[in-house]
Amino acid sequence: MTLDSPKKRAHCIMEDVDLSSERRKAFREVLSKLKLQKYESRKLGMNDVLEINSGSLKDWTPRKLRDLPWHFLRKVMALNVTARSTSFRCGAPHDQGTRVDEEEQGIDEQIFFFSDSDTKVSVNPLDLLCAVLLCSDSFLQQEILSKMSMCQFALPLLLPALDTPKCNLMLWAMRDIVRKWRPHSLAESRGFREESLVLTAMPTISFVRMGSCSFSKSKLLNEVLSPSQQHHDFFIHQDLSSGNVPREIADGLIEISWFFPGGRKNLDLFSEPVAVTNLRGDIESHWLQFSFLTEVSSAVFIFAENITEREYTLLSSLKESTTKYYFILNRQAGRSSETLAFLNRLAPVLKLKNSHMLMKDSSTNKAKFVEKLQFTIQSIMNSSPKRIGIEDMAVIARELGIQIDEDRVECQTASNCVKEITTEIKDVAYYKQERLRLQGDLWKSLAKVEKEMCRMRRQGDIPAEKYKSQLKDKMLELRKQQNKCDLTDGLTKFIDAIQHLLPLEKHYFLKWMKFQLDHIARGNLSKLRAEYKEKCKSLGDDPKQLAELDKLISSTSLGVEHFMRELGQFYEAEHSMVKEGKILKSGRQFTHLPGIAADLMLEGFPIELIDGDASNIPLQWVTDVLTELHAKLRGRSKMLVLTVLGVQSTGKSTLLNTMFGLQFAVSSGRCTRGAFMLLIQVTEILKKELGCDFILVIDTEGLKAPELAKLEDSYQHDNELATLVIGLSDITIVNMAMENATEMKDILQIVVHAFLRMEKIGHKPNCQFVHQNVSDVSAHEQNMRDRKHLLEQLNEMIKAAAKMEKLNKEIKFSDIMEYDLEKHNWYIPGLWHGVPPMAPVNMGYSEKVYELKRYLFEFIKNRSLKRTPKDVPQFIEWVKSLWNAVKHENFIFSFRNSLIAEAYNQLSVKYSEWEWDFRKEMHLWITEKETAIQNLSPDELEADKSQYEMQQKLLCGEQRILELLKQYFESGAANLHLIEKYREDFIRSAKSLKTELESYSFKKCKEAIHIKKGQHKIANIQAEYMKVIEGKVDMLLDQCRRKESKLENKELEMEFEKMWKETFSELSPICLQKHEIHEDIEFQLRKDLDNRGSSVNQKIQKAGSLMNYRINSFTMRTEYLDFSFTSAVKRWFTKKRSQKTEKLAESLMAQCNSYIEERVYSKADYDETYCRELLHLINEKLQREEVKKLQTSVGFEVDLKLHILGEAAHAFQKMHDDFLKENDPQQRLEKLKPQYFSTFRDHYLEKDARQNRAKEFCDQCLKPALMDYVSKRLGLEIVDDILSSGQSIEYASRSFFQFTVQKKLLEDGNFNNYVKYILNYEKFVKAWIWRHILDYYREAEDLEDLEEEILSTIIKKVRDALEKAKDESITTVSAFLNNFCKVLQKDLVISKDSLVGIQFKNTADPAQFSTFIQTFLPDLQKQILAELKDLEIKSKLSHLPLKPQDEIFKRVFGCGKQCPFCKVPCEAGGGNHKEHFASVHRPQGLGRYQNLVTENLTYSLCSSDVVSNTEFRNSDTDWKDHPYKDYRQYYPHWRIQPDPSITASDYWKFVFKEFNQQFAKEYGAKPANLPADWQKITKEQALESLKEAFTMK
Ligand SMILES: Nc1nc2c(ncn2[C@@H]2O[C@H](COP(=O)(O)OP(=O)(O)OP(=O)(O)O)[C@@H](O)[C@H]2O)c(=O)[nH]1
Ligand SMILES: [Mg+2]
Ligand SMILES: [Zn+2]
Ligand SMILES: [Zn+2]
Repeated sequence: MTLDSPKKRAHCIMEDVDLSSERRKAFREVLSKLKLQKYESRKLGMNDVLEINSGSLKDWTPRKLRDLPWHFLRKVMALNVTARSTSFRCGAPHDQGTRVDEEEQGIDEQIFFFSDSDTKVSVNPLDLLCAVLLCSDSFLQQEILSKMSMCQFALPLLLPALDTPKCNLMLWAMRDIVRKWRPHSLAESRGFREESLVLTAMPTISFVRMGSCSFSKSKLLNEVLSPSQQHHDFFIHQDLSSGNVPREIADGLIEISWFFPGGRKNLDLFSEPVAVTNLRGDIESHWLQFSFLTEVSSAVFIFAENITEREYTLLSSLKESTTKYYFILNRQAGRSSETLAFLNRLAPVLKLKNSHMLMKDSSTNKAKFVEKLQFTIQSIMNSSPKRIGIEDMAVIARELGIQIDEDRVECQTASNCVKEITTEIKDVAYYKQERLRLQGDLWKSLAKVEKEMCRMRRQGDIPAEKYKSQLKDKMLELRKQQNKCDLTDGLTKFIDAIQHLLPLEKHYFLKWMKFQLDHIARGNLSKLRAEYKEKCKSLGDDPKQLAELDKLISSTSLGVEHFMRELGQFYEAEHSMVKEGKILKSGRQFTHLPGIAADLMLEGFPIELIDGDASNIPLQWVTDVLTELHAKLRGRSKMLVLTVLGVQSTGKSTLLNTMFGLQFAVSSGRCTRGAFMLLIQVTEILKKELGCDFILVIDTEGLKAPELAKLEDSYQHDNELATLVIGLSDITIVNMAMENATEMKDILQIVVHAFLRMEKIGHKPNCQFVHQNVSDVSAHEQNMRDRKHLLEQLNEMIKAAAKMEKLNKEIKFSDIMEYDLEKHNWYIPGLWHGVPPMAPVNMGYSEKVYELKRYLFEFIKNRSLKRTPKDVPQFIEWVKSLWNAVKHENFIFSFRNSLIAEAYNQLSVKYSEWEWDFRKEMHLWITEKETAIQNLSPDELEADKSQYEMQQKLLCGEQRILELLKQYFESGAANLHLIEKYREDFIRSAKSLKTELESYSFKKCKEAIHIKKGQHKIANIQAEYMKVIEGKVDMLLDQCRRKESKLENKELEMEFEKMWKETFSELSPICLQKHEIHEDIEFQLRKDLDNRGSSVNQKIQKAGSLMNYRINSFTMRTEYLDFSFTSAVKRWFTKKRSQKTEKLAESLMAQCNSYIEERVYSKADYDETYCRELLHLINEKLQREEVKKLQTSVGFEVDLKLHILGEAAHAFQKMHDDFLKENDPQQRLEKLKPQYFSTFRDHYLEKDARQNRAKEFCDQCLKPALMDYVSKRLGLEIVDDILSSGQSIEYASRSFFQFTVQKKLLEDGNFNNYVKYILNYEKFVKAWIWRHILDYYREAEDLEDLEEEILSTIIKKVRDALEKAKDESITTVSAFLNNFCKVLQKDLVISKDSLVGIQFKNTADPAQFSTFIQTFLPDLQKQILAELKDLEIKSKLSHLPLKPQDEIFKRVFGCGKQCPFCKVPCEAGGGNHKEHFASVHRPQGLGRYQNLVTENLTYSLCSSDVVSNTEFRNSDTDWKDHPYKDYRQYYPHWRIQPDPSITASDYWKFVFKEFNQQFAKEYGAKPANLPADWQKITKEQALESLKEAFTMK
């Protein structure tokens, strides 16, 4: 230490105390001016700057003093070279306009005061810088300095002591800066150096001022450092805007700047790097700083005007200093001799020579002087001066009592932690291989196996499932090996640190880690990267070499991400061991890791999403980290995803960093690997406006330039990356360096492909094209042609891509993305203004990027109105499903996303509801219509207008569904945009539903009319009879009355009986004609088979009476199959055909049976159309394509028809007989006898019989009508009831139903049930529903409630009708009753005959009659309910006109199509969708498939087959082999998707292995040789997989 005498030092310190309090005061003032006070204690951090707040959306122009710090921060973060300016913008242009007018009056006297008006209000930029830095925490300081360095601003090396007693060396703040240069010694070899700035030793030249000086030191320095022809202001000086505002706190600040050579001898100012420092303020008042400079510098240049005694004494205290001193003297008239004298005295002390004096006066040529100065500096550098780095300066500073920012305890603790980890690292490649083993070959192999599992390229002859099992085993083995590795010492320390260090320490720790690792790796890496870049440029004619290089780069890079990656692998390995049951859940060690990573994410640390080295995603790890993140955000994690794509090293990371102030790794050569994601918080008030809580930025690895695409797998890798990244993003920035058109084309090809795929799966991200290195201001206009051309190219590409993805439709670029030629193209100038390393960032670059950013925010705002962004769980889903699809080769068809599935399911559920509402309404309408028809007279029947009404109704119903559908799509429910493409399906379904209901309603009405017409005939006869009888009764009554003696009851009875008999014998017995129904049916059958040749005729002849045939006696026979064409076909096919034929027969018979039952139930007379209908049903089915393929013989058809019509003959004959019996006029009259008698008796006895009549009316007329009413409505109500009951969820959609059924089957574990489910799905479903309904109503009393409800409603109506009927000036009961019937004609069918009995001789007062009826109603109600209750539930339900089981069946059965391979039923919603799909497919053996030769059941899964290289053949392919992959050629309407995970089909695998033997026995085959690992599947896993497949978690 060679400083002042102790006395002087004491003096200095004394002075310091005074000064420091004065300074502190000034500091406070500046802070309060800038409104920064609150940040004095709570420092500004990175978050304050990164957070998206209203400032990010607005213009930056500062208007008030308080804006200045923020203006500076934002601009410097955005690399804007005007960041340091502190001036305010002059008034807006129109203000000036008015000023001009005023000025015309003459010269304003104020102009003399105007000039320095802003000096009063503004702040010196250096003061601002100091203030901001002192209010920032170390990390923000670091970031500010890094960005400043990119702008080539001089950096503050030593901050003046303002809030602290000592000044502060900014070592830490400069840690992050890395510079690259080419010293002339390496110019030949084109080598270069890249080093951390603070570690780089180089000569330092200091510039200080002594006393006052009339010319600007800073300005001179700028000249000295600026490359020729390119002036740059490294240092702020007076002439810069606001540079003239007096400094209030910045005196004592030492700034530092550098010169780095670029390797071009004639252009570089110096051949080696050199640092230049600049002390602000006078050395006398900043002696400490000055002393520091004399210690660290190789030379000190002292600017002075003159030297007097005072200066002399001051300087002579430096006598032991080893530095060289130079004087730059501003020659001043008069004082030069004195100065010269003192200089001479100083010469021996400071070892001055003549050359150490540089004279400058106003006449000196500036350029000359600068040259001279440069020359002097060069000569200093040539004299091998001392070289030190900033880290070395810190040592000196410490000795001087200067504070070092890095000396804080937290920083040191962290640094020590890091050193413990990094000292171990000698050789990066070796370290990675030995100490980070999990992510090495193990993980890379795993990635390969995982992909192979999806792509099945090396399957060979192994059956797909076996091969899959092998691969699965291999994966497990690899995981096991990973799991066996112990945590290394380094990792343990790493985990320990990120887990246990205090937040601040942790932050330091991660930074230190980065610096240290970078430092270690840099040695090799920067050379490799440069070499790589060179090789890329020199056209990679030798891709192998490049690949080698690439590998080398990858193995020698080491960063924090590798440590994190390793943790992820530990986590994954353990997780899969737990999943396999190899480790107990309680034994897990790494459960806490995702939480730690999530914390890091929250702190703005980038987390690896795709591992670019292994080309794989650690899915479990990523999932769990994000899940933790979601939890930590308490579920508020809506985010907008922004990604960037483009060729490597085109400045993608730089762009993101500039745009958002981030710190993604940036470097020349390959740098970013895979993809990293980083969270940017959105400030609270903006969340609503932007519609999201975060912006998730994803930075990706560069796509390889086309010439590199030859590298093994590189094209694939790029494609995968692009697809995944675009799939995840809401906005994708496609970064293009315009230099090379073909290069661009290749990249675009990849991008377009990815976008096309997204469109297919319903995801439409926005795309912004950024064309970099376009410097012209008018670029946008000039490039109009280019843009058009670009669009043309894009359209071309999209066509090509569509072809590749096997989409045969015209498609335009605008179809696949929101693209606006004008708005979505950005032209951004090159990053550097000039030639690196001395070039600052181009101002245009920064501004354009900012413009883009503002646009993006506008875009986000608008977009949020249209759709809600994803949250973290949804993001996870996307990652999963995209990645799964990417791993398969055929992206579009293998894409499965549970979010889409969920949204689709929601819609299906809704649609089912609408559909049922429509059906219900039509059912109700028909019921009413039927009732009304029953009540019509023959004339009215002819004039029936129900057709028109029906059409209106149907149209209305259809419209309502379409409207609801529209509303639904506008409702803003989650993820609707993803299912937009299914909208058509549902529209079509609604239309076809209408058609279905139309034909149904039409049939129903027709039938009702038919029945009614039949009844009319009979009714007419009946009426005749009744007239006769009534006449007779009248006569008898007359006779009896005339008799003397009063007749007793007994005698009356006898008289009546006599009369009845006589009358009956008089009546001509009109008998209804009895038909032999079977004869009619036989006739029709013969007619049907008429022209089928003689053999058929013979067969029919031989068959004999139809009455010998019943459905139950039908059995399959070999002769039913036609062998004439397919004699070569093997036995196996025969067996299959036979089975299929049998099934066909069964289902057809079931169908016909239910038709027959329905007819019989209607209680009408037989009609010949019934038989025709049946034949039509059969013929239609036999004509179907799939049936034709079975090639059944004619014998089959004949026998089938015989059996079905035989059954029909029996049933219809009985129906006819019953009808005759029921409707025989005499018999019906007989039934009315008691009524006639009682009327007769009452009249004779003159009894008041009004009550009796009323009662009779209730029993005879009302009761049957009411019973009928209840049964007509009950079906509907039951469906409603079941659907709205608690368990209804299973019927809500087809997937839900499948899930419930399969779950129950698993629980029951009954083999037979499985067989039924698989082989006879339709029957099974019907039975299932039927049982459900029965169980449901057996347990609960609900059915009675329903009945009571229905009954009460109608009884209320009856009551109202009674009231209404009596009011209307009606005098007779007869008229009253007619009226009553009319009112209820839509609800009740009141039998006319019974009515006649009541009306006969009824003289009661209608009003009273009505009252009587009303009093009986409650009893009647009770009675009906009691009767209903007594009915057995099964028979009651099976006789309902609308069968609830059928309605529910329709709902869950859907289109009824089954997978062509495994027979799994389709689950698509609506009735008329374009594509059929199922969540899981089954091993085909379960559906009877077996190996032709070995007869073993097959166990392959369609979902695996369609990705494998195997082939299939069946009747559809004409028994020719066809690749499974192209199954759509034959089954274009099926979408069979690969399983989303290995465990997805565990359910069916489990079932198969459980019942392998039984299935074999059942199907007459040998058991399957199942892959060994299927045996390990447990029931729990089966259930899990079921849940997974139907996304029921
Ligand atoms: N000349 C020039 N250099 C640029 C430009 N943009 C970025 N750079 C430099 O190019 C190098 C690579 O930048 P990065 O941002 O790492 O590029 P990247 O596209 O992220 O690279 P990868 O992630 O490796 O594909 C850095 O040294 C940048 O400073 C530019 O517009 N012009
Ligand atoms: Mg990058
Ligand atoms: Zn299938
Ligand atoms: Zn379907």
